[in-house]
Amino acid sequence: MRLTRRDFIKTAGAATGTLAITSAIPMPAWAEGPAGGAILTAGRWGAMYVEVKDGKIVSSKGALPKTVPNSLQQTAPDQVHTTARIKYPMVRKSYLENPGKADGKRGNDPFVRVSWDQALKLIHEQHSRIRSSYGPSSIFAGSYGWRSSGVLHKAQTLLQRYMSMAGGYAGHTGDYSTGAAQVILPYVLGSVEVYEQPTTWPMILEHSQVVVLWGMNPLNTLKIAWSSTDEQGLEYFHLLKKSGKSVIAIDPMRSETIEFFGDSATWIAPNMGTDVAMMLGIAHTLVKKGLHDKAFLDKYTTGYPQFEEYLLGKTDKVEKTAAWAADISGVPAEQIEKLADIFAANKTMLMAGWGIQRQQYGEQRHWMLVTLAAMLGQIGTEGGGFGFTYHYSNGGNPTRVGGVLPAISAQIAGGSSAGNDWAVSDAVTSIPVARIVEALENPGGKYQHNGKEQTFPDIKMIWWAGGGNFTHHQDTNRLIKAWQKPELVVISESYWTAAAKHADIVLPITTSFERNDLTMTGDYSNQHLVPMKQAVPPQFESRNDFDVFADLAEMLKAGGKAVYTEGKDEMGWLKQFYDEAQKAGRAQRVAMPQFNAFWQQNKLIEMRKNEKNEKYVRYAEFRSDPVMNALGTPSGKIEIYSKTIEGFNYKDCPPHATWLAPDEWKGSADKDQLQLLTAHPAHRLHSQLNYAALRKEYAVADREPVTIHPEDAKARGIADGDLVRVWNARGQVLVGARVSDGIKQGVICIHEGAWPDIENGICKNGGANVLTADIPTSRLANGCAGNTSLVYAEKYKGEAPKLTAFEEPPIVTA
Ligand SMILES: Nc1nc2c(c(=O)[nH]1)N[C@H]1C(S)=C(S)[C@@H](COP(=O)(O)OP(=O)(O)OC[C@H]3O[C@@H](n4cnc5c(=O)[nH]c(N)nc54)[C@H](O)[C@@H]3O)O[C@H]1N2
Ligand SMILES: Nc1nc2c(c(=O)[nH]1)N[C@H]1C(S)=C(S)[C@@H](COP(=O)(O)OP(=O)(O)OC[C@H]3O[C@@H](n4cnc5c(=O)[nH]c(N)nc54)[C@H](O)[C@@H]3O)O[C@H]1N2
Ligand SMILES: [Mo]
Repeated sequence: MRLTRRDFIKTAGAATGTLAITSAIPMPAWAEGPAGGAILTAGRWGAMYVEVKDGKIVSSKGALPKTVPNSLQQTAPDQVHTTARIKYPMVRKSYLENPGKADGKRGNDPFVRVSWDQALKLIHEQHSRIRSSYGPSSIFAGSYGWRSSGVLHKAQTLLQRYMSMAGGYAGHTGDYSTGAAQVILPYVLGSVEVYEQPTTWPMILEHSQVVVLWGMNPLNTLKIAWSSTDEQGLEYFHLLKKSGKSVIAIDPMRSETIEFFGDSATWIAPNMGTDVAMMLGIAHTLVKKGLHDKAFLDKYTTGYPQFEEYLLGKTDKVEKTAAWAADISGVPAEQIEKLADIFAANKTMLMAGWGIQRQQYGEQRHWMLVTLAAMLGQIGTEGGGFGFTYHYSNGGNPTRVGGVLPAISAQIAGGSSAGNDWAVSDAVTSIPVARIVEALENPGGKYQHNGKEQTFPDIKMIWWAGGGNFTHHQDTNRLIKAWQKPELVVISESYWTAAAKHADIVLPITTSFERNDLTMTGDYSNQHLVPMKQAVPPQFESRNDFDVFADLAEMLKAGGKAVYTEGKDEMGWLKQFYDEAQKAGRAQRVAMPQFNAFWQQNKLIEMRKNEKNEKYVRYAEFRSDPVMNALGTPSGKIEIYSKTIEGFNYKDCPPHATWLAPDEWKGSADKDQLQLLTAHPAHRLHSQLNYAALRKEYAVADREPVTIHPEDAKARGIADGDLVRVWNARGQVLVGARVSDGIKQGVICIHEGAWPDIENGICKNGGANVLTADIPTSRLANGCAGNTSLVYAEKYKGEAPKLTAFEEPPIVTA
């Protein structure tokens, strides 16, 4: 299965054919000036109007009406004009003097400004040398990350398109988001589930009685979507709050969402990483009280009897009682028993986020949730069952009908079947995305993945475009060491991120406000089609990823640029994408003007509602006829026990949902250690926007905040607002204390995404991943386990070092 991340949306068709653009192309928005008012564009955080004065963006705001504000929409001026921008192409000084050498100086060497010609020539020469010496698998272009919205300016796709033309590359599989769940759930449900449209919100609002938010913080995470948010998810959570339905939130932290619900939600705070134990306690209570739905289990599932033996302690002599679960999770047994009663007595929707599976043994979490939902017997009913995307990209907002934009692909149209004998290769090998450092450390090493033995490639060149791997990957100090090994590291970026500062060659790239593009909103709804109009000219010497790779394609072979671009410029591509969406849209009776008129209008297009889609109930068809509508599992049923997984014989991923104590958790902690939660930030998208003025909203003592319980703070002499040193054997960071009873005692939270800024061995900007362990979730999925770490904390007593995260590195003349 080649599931390309969130690109599951059925597009109107892949980009095809070479099409010379002859029609009059309208003037770019920025050339017309803001006379007609603000310019419409979009980011991950939604459709936005930007206001331009004297060639500068002075303000931005959301273009859709909303009840819950979205702080990220005000950041366009900072995104374009921050001093953290990379202005010119740069080469590391020693690399320029002695190209192709891994000299151990990455991150510790000044940069030299070069011309674009010089930079591209150097890349071309070194890329060619490495490719001919070591082959395509030595070139890592997996380049994971949340590049900007848009169907044309897709940084990693454009990189891979170029690398495909050059003869292939090493890519990645999976993602950091749902690394564990997306690999285990196909064995359980026959679907990745974590990127599927769940039962719609109208059905929930009408039929659910109890809504459970299991490790889920939609108030933060619904500020964005993979395409661009349609902003409906938060409206629905607002309606849920107003509905008076019973909402139960299970989270070690009193998240923004729990604050939002206030008195209308019950907050239950387990120890981190103990959800499976808690769910087992609920499941045990159901069995003890005879509340589990035996008829459902018989008809729709397989393997329940084996699971029940484990639940009742027949296989391991440990009965998974509520009291047993209370001991592990820190949630009182009576509360666990009460949850069982409530779930069984009501139409209950178990919604879950993904932070619970970004942990060691993360595979078990969603498997256990599905098992619990199966025992409740409400899967496939209106308003009951489970859903894993209500916190993400507006899952549950009914799918619209109309046009859907296609997008540029990593393959050139036609491929070999069209007589195109280059530009047809793909990733020649792939690594699980979160195993990049292990691959660098252990070239040629064998490892287990999802039932197979695989081999790490010997990576000699890395090109990252559109991802922030120095913030997103675990154990930063280990990464920095491994990062010295390749012979060439290229980073395409708009900002001086830590990854850029650790590169050999750095290319300045436009932000989405400096180019034209198109996007849909709402990954599940496809609610709007939005023109992303250029607002200002490219800043300094920044260029579009598309143009950079087109030039490099020409250097591969004369005529390469025409192959890469398929003979189309930016507006030519956009017209083609729009025309395809328009054709489908019109067939669905959506009024879509001709492209030029659409582009001039500066308006988004809303797709049409569809009654059937409004009433979608996930697994309703399976429930109505499990034979005709069998699941894609070997048994066609929900697999509570998987024979396939049994066959893999992995101790770290047993054949039914199982409580496995992590290496680092409360139960293994000494008296001073705390569990580290690295939740997703409210006012950033990961590392994106860390430099923005919005940072003042959350920074404490000008550092990334650490949320710490009053008792834990008191024991360490830490007061609110203090500088705090947090450390373990892997590293240390400086953070600012936010003392709050809104977190479970024994857990502290440093949100992921602050830019690493390491000096004298301490990260001055509180980069959470300096502390986290770079371990796989298990051999099954090899997912990211960034939420499984123990740390120490103390009041920081030294002189506070100057924050340099958002400054340029030293730049010298050659
Ligand atoms: N400890 C811990 N670690 C985590 C997580 C966690 O929960 N805990 N979460 C994980 C998850 S789920 C994810 S998805 C990852 C996120 O990791 P990433 O997706 O890598 O994080 P971003 O900060 O969004 O990085 C995107 C980068 O792309 C750049 N960019 C934007 N637009 C363009 C463009 O048009 N062209 C180019 N060339 N560059 C562009 C931005 O400037 C930014 O540096 O982090 C993971 N890491
Ligand atoms: N504003 C904003 N929105 C985002 C992102 C962002 O960076 N900023 N990132 C986007 C991306 S790429 C993704 S993948 C999604 C991430 O979506 P999620 O993975 O769901 O987000 P997290 O914040 O990691 O976790 C959600 C909640 O789970 C809780 N949690 C963590 N560990 C445990 C645990 O062991 N048990 C329990 N019960 N709860 C736990 C956290 O405290 C948090 O409140 O969000 C997306 N949306
Ligand atoms: Mo993610």
